[in-house]
Amino acid sequence: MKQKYSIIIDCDPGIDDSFALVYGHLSNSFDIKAVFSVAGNVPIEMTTLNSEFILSELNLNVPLYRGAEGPIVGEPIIAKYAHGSNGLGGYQFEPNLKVHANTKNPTDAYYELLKSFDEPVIIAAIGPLTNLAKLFMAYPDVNQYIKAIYVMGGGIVKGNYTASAEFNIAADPLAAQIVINSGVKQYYVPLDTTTAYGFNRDFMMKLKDSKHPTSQLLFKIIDAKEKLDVNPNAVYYLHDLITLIAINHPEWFDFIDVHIAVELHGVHTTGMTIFDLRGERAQKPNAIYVAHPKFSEIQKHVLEVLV
Ligand SMILES: [Ca+2]
Repeated sequence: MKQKYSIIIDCDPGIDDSFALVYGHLSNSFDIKAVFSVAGNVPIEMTTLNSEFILSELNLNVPLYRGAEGPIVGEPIIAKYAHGSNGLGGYQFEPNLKVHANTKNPTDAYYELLKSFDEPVIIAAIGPLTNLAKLFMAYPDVNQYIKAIYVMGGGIVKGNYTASAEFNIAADPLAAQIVINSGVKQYYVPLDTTTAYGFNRDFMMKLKDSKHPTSQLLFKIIDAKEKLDVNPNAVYYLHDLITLIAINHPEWFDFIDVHIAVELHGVHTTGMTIFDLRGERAQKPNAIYVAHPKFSEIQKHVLEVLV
């Protein structure tokens, strides 16, 4: 059996974050060292509560820290339009919580945790990048404790929060710029990759009858938001899930060295990511673009893990 990936999940649950957390645990491919919440899809109180809930349902008692409540500068933006009133599609759960978030300073906690591990770990950053940016600002020597960062963020041909900006980057563009210039090896999984293919209703219906209660829960969450019977032909993009799969199964993607810049100010473009794909004329790469997902393999694998 291959060695598990030691990982910290930095997230803002979030429907697709929930899929990523459940997949991360059920796949048996990850040693989840800790989870950090961050304000994003919904405010920090909800992303933290939702993290507590999902981890409790998984019986996964790993350290959970309540992270940043908003971007480094400016006011929080949220994405209830995409994730429902509470971030879990509006699915109302009984908060029978076994896992409780630590509210100590998340920047200090991040650093101390990373330092405490035997080897550098991978960070899956599947929400706004505020926690990580604060970490790099406060602790310039932290790079040595991070093996790589996998960011779900950005878009080459389009955004989703605005026409040009993807949500995670739009929520804190300055944080994204700080992280991308940190010098830590980082992989970007943009909308172009996560929306190349969608998961359809048939896929979701299989979760309903899964042997795993947490997969059934994922069905309830997506059904609460999407009303699967009302929209039988719709497809659903699980951005954060695809990001975890890129770590676990790199053979199903192409990896392209690229320079990425973040637009901090613009009339129409704040939070836009600019992937420099000019070939020989491109700027020196600072990231790796995770591209061209092999979706049939991915979908088959996810069903094997979740159902
Ligand atoms: Ca997310």
